[in-house]
Amino acid sequence: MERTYVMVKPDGVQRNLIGDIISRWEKKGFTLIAAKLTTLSKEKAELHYAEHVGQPFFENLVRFITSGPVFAMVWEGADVVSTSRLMIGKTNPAEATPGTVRGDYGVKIPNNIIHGSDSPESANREISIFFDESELNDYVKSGNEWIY
Ligand code: FUP
Repeated sequence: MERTYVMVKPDGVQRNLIGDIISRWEKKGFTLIAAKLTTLSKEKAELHYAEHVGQPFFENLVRFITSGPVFAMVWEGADVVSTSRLMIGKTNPAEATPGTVRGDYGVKIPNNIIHGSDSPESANREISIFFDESELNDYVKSGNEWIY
């Protein structure tokens, strides 16, 4: 079963959206494998956003993502990487469709509430940045027989 890394950013935490976001993924039918509230060091933030090093927005992005606690999660399910991206919406909340997290709650980039891995490879990389193997809960959720 596929896994993805989803993170409520500092703006989402401050705006009390953790519960709403967990609820969306739960109701969709995905399984929560790991979760924690944590504040990113500059080093961890730079590692997470390594693909954006050199971009004009990089410094701002690192400042933003380290400005308060984030809520880090691992979710599991069929096609969970691509489906989570659909549930999250476009990067710029001004362009994100209503019904998506960013479309419903975001106004201005980089305050776009939430992050989700863009491929299974990125998911593996990001999960290993934020979680030890021992923190990943391997289980089958009862009720899955109504989903699959
Ligand atoms: P996404 O995959 O939708 O989270 O978007 P990206 O990986 O392209 O960008 C990561 C983060 O960089 C965004 F969430 C916000 C920030 N960003 C900017 O601030 N300005 C930009 O022009 C692009 C991205």
